[in-house]
Amino acid sequence: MLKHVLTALVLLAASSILPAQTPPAHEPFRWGAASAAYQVEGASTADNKGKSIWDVYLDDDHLAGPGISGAVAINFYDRAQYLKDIALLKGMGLTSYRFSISWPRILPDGLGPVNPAAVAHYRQFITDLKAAGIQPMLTLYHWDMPASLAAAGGWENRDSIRWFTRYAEVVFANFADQVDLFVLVNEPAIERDLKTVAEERLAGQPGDLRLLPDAAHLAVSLKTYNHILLASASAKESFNAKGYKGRLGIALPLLPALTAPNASPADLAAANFGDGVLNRWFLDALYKGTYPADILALAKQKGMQIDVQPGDAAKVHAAHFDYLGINYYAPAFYRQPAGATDVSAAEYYRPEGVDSAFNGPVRPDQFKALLDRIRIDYGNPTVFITENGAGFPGDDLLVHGAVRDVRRCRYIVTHVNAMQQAIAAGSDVRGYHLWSSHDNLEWFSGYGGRYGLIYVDFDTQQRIPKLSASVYARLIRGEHLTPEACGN
Ligand code: GCO
Repeated sequence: MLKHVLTALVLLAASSILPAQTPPAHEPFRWGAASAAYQVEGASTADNKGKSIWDVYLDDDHLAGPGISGAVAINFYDRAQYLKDIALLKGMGLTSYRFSISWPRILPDGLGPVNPAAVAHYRQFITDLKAAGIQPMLTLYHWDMPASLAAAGGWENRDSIRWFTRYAEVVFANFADQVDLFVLVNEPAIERDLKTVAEERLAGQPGDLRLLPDAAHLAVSLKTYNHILLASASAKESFNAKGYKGRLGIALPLLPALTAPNASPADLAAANFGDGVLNRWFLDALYKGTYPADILALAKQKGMQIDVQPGDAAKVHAAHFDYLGINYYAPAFYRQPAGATDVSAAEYYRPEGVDSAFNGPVRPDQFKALLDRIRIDYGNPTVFITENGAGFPGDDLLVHGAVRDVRRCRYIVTHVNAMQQAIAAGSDVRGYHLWSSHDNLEWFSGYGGRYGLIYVDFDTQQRIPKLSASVYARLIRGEHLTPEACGN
């Protein structure tokens, strides 16, 4: 009897130490691309779908401009259309596709009955993807909060932990037999920043993307981040408890914090603050079980209500997510505005006169530095690049039926090379998903900012693979390329 008890205790102890899913030791690298439901699907009312907050933002509030809507997007919900798209992805040699499913399709009012038509649609999509030899990476939440739950406070309401867990349990019950790689949530910080933009535009202000929350929005941002991390941890615990097989992670928009060469001590402090809010807040909770002391101290000093309760960060750490999803586009530059004495006035800015894409300066060196930091400072966790990509003004001109997106092509080559240098140095990166497979609906920027490997004529829905698609296919085949492969 004693022997059995001891054995049970040892097994229990081991299981509480090891992550639920020990990743396969040598799995093939996943070469993929990414998209998100609201940005590609259209069909915003099909199959009894409920409204998301983005349907409200664009179709009711017109926050992306008159007539800009997700009602059609790139028609990706249509099977006849997406089968053609899957064929193009297969033609590039993709082995992985990251897509998101829409919460208000699955649960139209957010929490109520499951919508069987939505489940059937996504199960068919996954079947079709796998039939083409492409593995699914399913994002549960890429910002399409059901409008009903948004009206109840969304992520600012601690009940959102329970709401999301319910949704996640429905997703696992219906898709865990088809999918072994899940992204629980995408980019909490960017979603929160876009909510601030929406609030400001609804109040008649310009509402520009800040990335780093200003002092007025720091408390609500930290509260939101904590609730999203706790909701993800709760979903992971449920997944483990139900014995599902598969790996779960979170896709974080990590931005190396930089300053101008002649930075003052105040500028350096501003960069450290930006790093604390946008990077260390998430990474320290996930891998150290604590929120950064400097950010907590500032919040306390300023009397901020951030709803971080004792043990919250420890719960996030105890979830032992199976991998870290990294969305990398560009570093973030910070400075302290003249006259400001408080570090929470720190400002994110775009340096002039440097090679920049829509999302910031083109710095593949910072991609490597970020992967080195994750390896060295955070215990070298398994990583999937869940997004990396770029858009440039004027890079997507359709000329004689072709698109020579040379700048995007060069961006992809230099960033894949940077990632491979980090892997050679020991980073456990197991997949790369380019943002995005297709030109699509870029949130409040509408259809103006193109990021796709595949050009989309938004009027005709015609698809045209770009120069970058052919060069990405060569990288997938294992060719070691330099940016010169893109021509000029
Ligand atoms: C994000 C989102 C994507 C964007 C992409 C281009 O990172 O903001 O995940 O939905 O479209 O990053 O900005």
